[in-house]
Amino acid sequence: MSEDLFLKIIKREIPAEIIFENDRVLAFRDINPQAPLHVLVIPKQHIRTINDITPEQDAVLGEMFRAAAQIATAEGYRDEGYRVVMNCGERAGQSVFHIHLHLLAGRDLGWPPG
Ligand code: DGP
Repeated sequence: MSEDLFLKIIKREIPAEIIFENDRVLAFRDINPQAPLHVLVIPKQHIRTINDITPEQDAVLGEMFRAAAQIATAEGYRDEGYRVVMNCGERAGQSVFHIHLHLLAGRDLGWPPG
C-alpha cells in the first residue's frame, strides 16, 4: 500500500468521509470498517511509525487522543466504551506507514486482540 496514501487524503487527492479536522489532526471513516464505528485519526504531518515519533511531536499525539474521545462522544459511545489502537510495523498489522489511531466502537471488542 502506498507510503503516502493518507497524505493524499489530507490533500483531498483521494476521497474520504472526513468527520474531524483541525490544523494538526484529521479523522475519517475507515474504508474497511471492523466495527459499527471505525475511524482513523491521523496527524497532518507525516510520521511513519510509532518508532519515528520525536519529542517535538508529543503534542500532536495528545491531540489525536483527544480527537478520538471527542469523536467517540459525538457518535454516542463515550459511556459504553470504545477502543483506540495503533499498529506498529508489518507483523502488528500496520499496512499504511503514516501513523493512525484506529477508533473502534459499537460491538463487544475481545481481548487479547488477534
Ligand atoms: P493499519 O492496517 O493499522 O495500517 O490500518 C490501515 C487502515 O487504513 C485499514 O483499516 C484500512 C484503512 N484504509 C486503507 N486505505 C484506505 C483508504 O483509501 N481510505 C480509507 N478511508 N481508509 C483506508
